[in-house]
Amino acid sequence: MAELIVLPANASREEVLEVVARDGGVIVRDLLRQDTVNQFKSDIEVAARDHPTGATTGNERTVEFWGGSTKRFTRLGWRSRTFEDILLAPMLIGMADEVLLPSCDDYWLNTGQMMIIGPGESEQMWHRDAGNWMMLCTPTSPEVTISCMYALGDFTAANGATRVVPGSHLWDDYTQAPTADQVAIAEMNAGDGLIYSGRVIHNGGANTTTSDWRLGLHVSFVLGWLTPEEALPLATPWSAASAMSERAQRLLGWKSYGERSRLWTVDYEEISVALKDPSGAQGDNRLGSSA
Ligand SMILES: O=C(O)CCC(=O)C(=O)O
Ligand SMILES: [Fe+2]
Repeated sequence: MAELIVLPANASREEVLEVVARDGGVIVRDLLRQDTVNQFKSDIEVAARDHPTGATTGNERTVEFWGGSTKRFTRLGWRSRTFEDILLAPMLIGMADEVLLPSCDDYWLNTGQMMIIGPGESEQMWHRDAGNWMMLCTPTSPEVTISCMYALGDFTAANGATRVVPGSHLWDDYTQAPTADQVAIAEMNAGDGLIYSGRVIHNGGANTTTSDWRLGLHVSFVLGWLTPEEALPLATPWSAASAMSERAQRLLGWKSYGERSRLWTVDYEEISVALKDPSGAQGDNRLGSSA
């Protein structure tokens, strides 16, 4: 069995970067404050209780990847005001600055996603998160995404703690499957986070308990010129995003992209300039409309 390095809450960004560069992932203690965890948990409590397990659409691979006994939902900035604090938590943002900015003008949220693994769930398929962007998941690809799995409750080997294959981001054969002795289990306490490269092999573990739901909050960022997993401004409408900082609005797709290139525009303009009222009054902005 392999091991992940565990760093204290006051570890520097440089230390975390160094371990992620070498191992592909690291556990950092207390990345979220307990009051943030508690508030966020209470905001999503009803969704966490009532949301169905498993996928309702998608092909066979998606259904298997999702997990039949796993609840997944997003729209976290709409469901909880506290999500903004989590979105802007400095360690993951700092890592994204270092790892992603060399390849883009800006990055955005890939997804903020609850991943709640229920009793009886089997082990998820091994994968690299960068696999979402196909040809950008090769041994020589730049880093396109960086993720953190925050534990909102205890992550144990029995309840489905994330499993990671340290060093697999550096393998020169990305078709290779890991062996049991190469796997590390990210056991964590509420507030801890597993920060990991988009190129490291990992999965959600099996939940062999009878009643312990594993409460995971995945937050990841992706290069701003790639399509994120979550349809960001649809998931967090302006009614929720308008109360947030500009930085959060940008990460949630409410600002246009780019310095060297110009993407994600309206009338080829900055979104917030073209849509004077982005709350859904696009009709008023139509050329020739009487408004
Ligand atoms: O649930 C987990 O621990 C990992 C899930 C995961 O890696 C994913 O869905 O991309
Ligand atoms: Fe993953």
